[in-house]
Amino acid sequence: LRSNGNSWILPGSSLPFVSTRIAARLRGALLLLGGLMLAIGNVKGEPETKRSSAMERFEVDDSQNEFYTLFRYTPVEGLAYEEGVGRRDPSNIIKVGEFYYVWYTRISGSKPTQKWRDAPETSRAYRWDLAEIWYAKSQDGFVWEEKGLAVGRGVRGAFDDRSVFTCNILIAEGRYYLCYQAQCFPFPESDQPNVIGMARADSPDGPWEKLSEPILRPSPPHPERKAGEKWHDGPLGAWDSWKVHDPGITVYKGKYWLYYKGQQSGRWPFDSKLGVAIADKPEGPYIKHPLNPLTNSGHEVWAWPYREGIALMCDWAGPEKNTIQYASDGLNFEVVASVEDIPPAGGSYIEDKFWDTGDGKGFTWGLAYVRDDWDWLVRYDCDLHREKAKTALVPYRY
Ligand code: AAL
Repeated sequence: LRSNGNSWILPGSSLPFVSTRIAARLRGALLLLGGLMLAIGNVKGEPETKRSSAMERFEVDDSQNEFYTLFRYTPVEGLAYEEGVGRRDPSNIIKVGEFYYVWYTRISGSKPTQKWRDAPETSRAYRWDLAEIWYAKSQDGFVWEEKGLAVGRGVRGAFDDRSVFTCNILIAEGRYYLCYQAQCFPFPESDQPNVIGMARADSPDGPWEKLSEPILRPSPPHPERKAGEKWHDGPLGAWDSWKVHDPGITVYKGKYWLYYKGQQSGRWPFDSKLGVAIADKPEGPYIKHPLNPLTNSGHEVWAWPYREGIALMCDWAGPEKNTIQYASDGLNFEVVASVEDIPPAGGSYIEDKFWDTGDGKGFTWGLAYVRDDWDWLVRYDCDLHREKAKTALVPYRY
């Protein structure tokens, strides 16, 4: 542009384009606008250099996690709602020949009274009281046929004469082992400690022969606990001095790893944590690991071989509820994913649970229970299998 003193003139033209005074004002305005935009840009740019606490600890979106799954529920035939019969706490599922097998807690006849103290001999205090362990078979996992009793209550005076329930299956050395929770008479209050019993058979259809002694008991309570005191009262005992529940045995590193839930006497509201007891033989003796408890959370026990270690799911209890955790040594667990809507007391079909391959794969389906006036079983499907998962997108981060 040329200037004639008063105006700027476009090249190749003799006509004034804009007065120099207006041009100077425009330039000033543009500079001011530029400055303002820079200032706003800086304010807007701030989050790039400073992050909220939540974003500071953000590592991977759930949907990008190898353990990401949604649980999808489907009704099943044969174990669905039935007036007068309660079914709950299904075992892991196994496949023998062309059939899947599942075992579960079954009650029938009278409804639980919910009268938890001093329940009389014939009155059912709660949903797993005066119960038996039954089993069912299926060819496709959707249509089940209830086959009948597997393990019943013990004779009067036995450790399992009041109730047998919440069981799990193990296949080892060519035989079948059912471990289960048991309660005995007298029955002064529902929350008295349970023990874990075991029965074995040559066929999944039985007959089942019980071991005469429990394979796991609660740790001794605090020595100053008073006789007759409620279990949640009194001085704090060991982490599993009130309850040992939800047994599940995995074959791992050539041994039998019994993962279980423990609850502490003297604590209310109760907490629950998971631990392990290990044996050289399926029947035991099961020795509680000195690192117990292995989690600070979790209620019903989910534990399965995964890669070279063990994965577990902490369901609805504790500060790390609704998480999947992994330990490459089966003992020192880290949170690796968070999940929602975990199937209540679910049992899974884990093909390699007893194979001790050192390269566990996971599972894609199982059965869980629906709490109702009479509990019933439902199927869930999920993507917790490394090779079959539909939603696992990126490699596991350990
Ligand atoms: C379940 C399990 C055990 C408890 C009771 C029946 O959630 O933890 O089985 O004893 O509740």
